[in-house]
Amino acid sequence: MHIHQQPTTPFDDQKPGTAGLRKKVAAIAQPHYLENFVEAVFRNVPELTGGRLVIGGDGRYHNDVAIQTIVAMALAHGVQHILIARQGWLSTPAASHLIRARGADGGFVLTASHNPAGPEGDFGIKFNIRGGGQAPSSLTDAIYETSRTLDSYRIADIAPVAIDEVGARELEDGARIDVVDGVADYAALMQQLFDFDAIRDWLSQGHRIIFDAMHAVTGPYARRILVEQLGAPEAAVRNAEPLTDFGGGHPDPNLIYAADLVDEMMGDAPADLAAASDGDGDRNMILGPGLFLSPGDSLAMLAAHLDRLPGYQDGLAGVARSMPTSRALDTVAAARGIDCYETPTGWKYFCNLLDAGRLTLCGEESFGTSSSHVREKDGLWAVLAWMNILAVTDQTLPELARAHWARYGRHYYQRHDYEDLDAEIAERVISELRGRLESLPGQSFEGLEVTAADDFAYTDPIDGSRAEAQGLRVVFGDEARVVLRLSGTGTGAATLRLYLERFVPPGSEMPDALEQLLPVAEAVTRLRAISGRKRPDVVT
Ligand code: VG1
Ligand code: CO
Repeated sequence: MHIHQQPTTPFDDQKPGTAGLRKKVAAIAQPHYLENFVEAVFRNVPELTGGRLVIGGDGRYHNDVAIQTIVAMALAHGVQHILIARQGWLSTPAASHLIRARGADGGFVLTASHNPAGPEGDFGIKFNIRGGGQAPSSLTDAIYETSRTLDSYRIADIAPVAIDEVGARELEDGARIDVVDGVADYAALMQQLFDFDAIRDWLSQGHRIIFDAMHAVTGPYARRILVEQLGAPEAAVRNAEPLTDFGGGHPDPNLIYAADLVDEMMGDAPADLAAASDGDGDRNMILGPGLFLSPGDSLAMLAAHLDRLPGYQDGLAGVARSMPTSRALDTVAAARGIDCYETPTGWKYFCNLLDAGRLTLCGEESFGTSSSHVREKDGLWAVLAWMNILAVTDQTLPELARAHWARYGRHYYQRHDYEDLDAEIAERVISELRGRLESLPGQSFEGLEVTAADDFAYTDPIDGSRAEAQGLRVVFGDEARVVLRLSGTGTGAATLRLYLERFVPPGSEMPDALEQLLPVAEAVTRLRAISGRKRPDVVT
């Protein structure tokens, strides 16, 4: 095998965001662009030399090209064993599991999650470390630094590897490439965690589910698990065929992009549970008849019910949520006497706590939930957890939600996204509010008094690492919160996210809780005044 030291010039924009490096396909496909980034990873993860590497992605356009590039570079860097998912299809949680289960030294996950795909769309690449966790900031910072000074990369001259079928290939120098079924290991893990017999019975009693894979990577997973293993009818899994452009859609499971499913469930409700996942299979949306279960409620209710399921019978070691995520979780944790951690946005901040055994369950407001079984959020896991809970409680999702709110109170919650903002204007909104934070405590807005206001900073309890400037939060005691932060996953102009949370104690209701909070949020943030926008682009 001939190894080539290819001269290159550095790019200055390879800084990973909230979850990896995301760029337009046109940017990624420039000569040397992807190669430079991959080289920067290899230089900062020396254990890959002589080690084992997992490669897969969400199946989007350019996935196949990128996989071949990474294989050639991995061989040039002395990787001894490469595991590639068949057809390149590997959901983000399944990638995390494969790295863990096969003792790999890391993995490349090729995904831009729910961002649109296709030649005009986005591409993404992230690296997960030993143990399956997302690369910590210390590593992504080091990769970025390396990428800024790179003048060459190593790549092997090899013919493209066939990845259509499962199989093994030995290379002359002892290296080995396995094309593996990206679903099998993951499906086996799900069987250990959940009571498949109970779910099968529940389905055979006539209960119905709908799962919308949105033409992204979860289709093959849902077919194998929901249809083949649990006996749901084939039609229960919609849009199950992964397409390189996701069918032109936007596989973001929320009220906007999964509107058809939402409408059905708010109308005749053809199922007891309807769910959708995103491009790379790590997000989930949960719907019951007439009910959209907000991600924060889903997380809190999972915390309340999870120990009834086989994989969690020892109880929960602790729980965590990202800072903007609804505090509904905190109320359950307090009632059960378990620790509840508040971390910055992005799954990587949960990984140390998970590794240390401090967490069993964690989640984010952005439709992400998972447990200690992997080191990523996991869409299908959440769907199976809910099916299992419905099966063992023999209650409907709306019944369970009403009982939950009656016991713990209800956290009304919304996220408002202001997209396509000029970067300078978005920065100005943030910096002006940052400048006013200190003056806010003690002030009242529409009868709500600010009790605390800060720029969220986090010290990791395990390794002491520090993350600053993780979002501005204005707290009105237990009653309400307003949070503002800049998105770190976009590939174009800036997106500001405004998070609104309002708590209503048990026994009362306030359907317009968030409308009431809107003028408060504007008075505090001046977001609309400064940006000139009248309304958000997306409300979830
Ligand atoms: C968003 C979400 C965040 C999530 C991240 C990756 O980040 O808010 O909660 O972890 O996407 O999710 P940001 O910086 O744009 O707000 V995924 O499904 O793209 O891997
Ligand atoms: Co995703």
